[in-house]
Amino acid sequence: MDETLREAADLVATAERVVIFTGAGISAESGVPTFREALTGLWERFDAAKLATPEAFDEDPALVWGWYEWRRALALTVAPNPGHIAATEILADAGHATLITQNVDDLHERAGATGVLHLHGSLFTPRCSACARPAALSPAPDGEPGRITPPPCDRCGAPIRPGVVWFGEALPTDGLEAAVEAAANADVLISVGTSGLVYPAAEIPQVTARMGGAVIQVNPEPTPLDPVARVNLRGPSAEILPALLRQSRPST
Ligand code: BV8
Ligand code: ZN
Repeated sequence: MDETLREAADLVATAERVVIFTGAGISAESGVPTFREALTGLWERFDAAKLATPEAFDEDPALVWGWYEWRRALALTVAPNPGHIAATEILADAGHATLITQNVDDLHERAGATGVLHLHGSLFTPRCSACARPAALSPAPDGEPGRITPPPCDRCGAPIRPGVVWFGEALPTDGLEAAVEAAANADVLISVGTSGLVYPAAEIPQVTARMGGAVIQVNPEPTPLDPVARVNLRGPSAEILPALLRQSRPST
C-alpha cells in the first residue's frame, strides 16, 4: 500500500487543480448506509433503483417520503468522519479545488466543505412535486421508521417531494456542467467510495482521464473505474484519505 500511497501523494502534492468526487462509501464510516445498503426495515424488500423513482413516489408518496425522511433523520444523528475532514483539507491545499458528490447527506458541508456540487440533490432541500416551490424542513421523525404522508405545498397543495434526483430524472444542468468542466481541467481527480455504476455521474472521473488528468480511486472493492485510475488505493476512505493528506504535505 505505501508504494501506491506515495505515488498518489506525489500526484496530489504537485497538482494545481484538484477535484474530489465522492459516493456513499465516504459516508459509510459515519454510519450512513451506502446507497445499496440504504434499504432496511420497511424498505428492505424494495430495490433502491425502484424506490428512488418518480413512479414509486406517484404510486405511494408516503412510502417514498417516509424513506427519505428517515434517511434525513439518520444523517442528522451521525457526524462527518476523518475521510470527510481530510477531503476538505486536501482541497484547501490545492490551488484550485472542486468537491463533487453523488451523496444526498450534508456531511461534506458539516466537515467544512464549501461550494459542494450535489449531482443528485440533497435530503435537505425538499420542494413541491408540482410547482417546485422550495418547502420548509419538518422536524426529523423519531420512533418507528415507517410511512410518512408528505406535507402539502403551501402554494398549490400538491405533495412535497425530496430534493433529490431520482432514476429517470435529469441531473441539475448547472451542477453537471460545472462538474464536467472541473473534471476536464483537473490535474488530479480523487474518486472516493462510489460503485461507478450510475450515469451520467459515473462519467465524471472518465472525463478527467480522457483529458489527460490523473484519477486516484479510493475504494475497498474493485469497481469499473479500476482500469481508468492511475492509482487504486484499496481500503476505507476514513483511513486512506488522512494518510494521503499527511503524505502529500511537505514534511515539516
Ligand atoms: C438520467 C439520489 C436521463 C437518490 C441517485 C441503462 C444503462 C445505463 C444507464 C441507464 C440504464 N437505465 C437507466 C439508466 C440511467 C440511470 C442509471 O445510470 N442507471 C444505472 C443503475 C444503470 N441514470 C439515471 O436515471 C440518471 N438520470 O439518466 O436521466 C434524462 C436525461 C434528460 C432528461 C430526462 C432524463 C439519474 C441517476 C440519479 C439517481 N439518484 N441518488 C437517492 O439517494 O435516493 S443514485 C445513487 O446511487 C447515488 O447517488 C449514486 O449515484 C448511485 C450509486 O451509489 P454510490 O454512491 O456509488 O453508492 P453504492 O452504494 O453504489 O456504492 C458504495 C461504494 O462505496 C461501493 O463501491 C463500496 O465498495 C464503497 N465503500 C464502502 N465502504 C467504503 C467504501 N469506499 C470507501 N470507504 C469505505 N469505508
Ligand atoms: Zn406547489
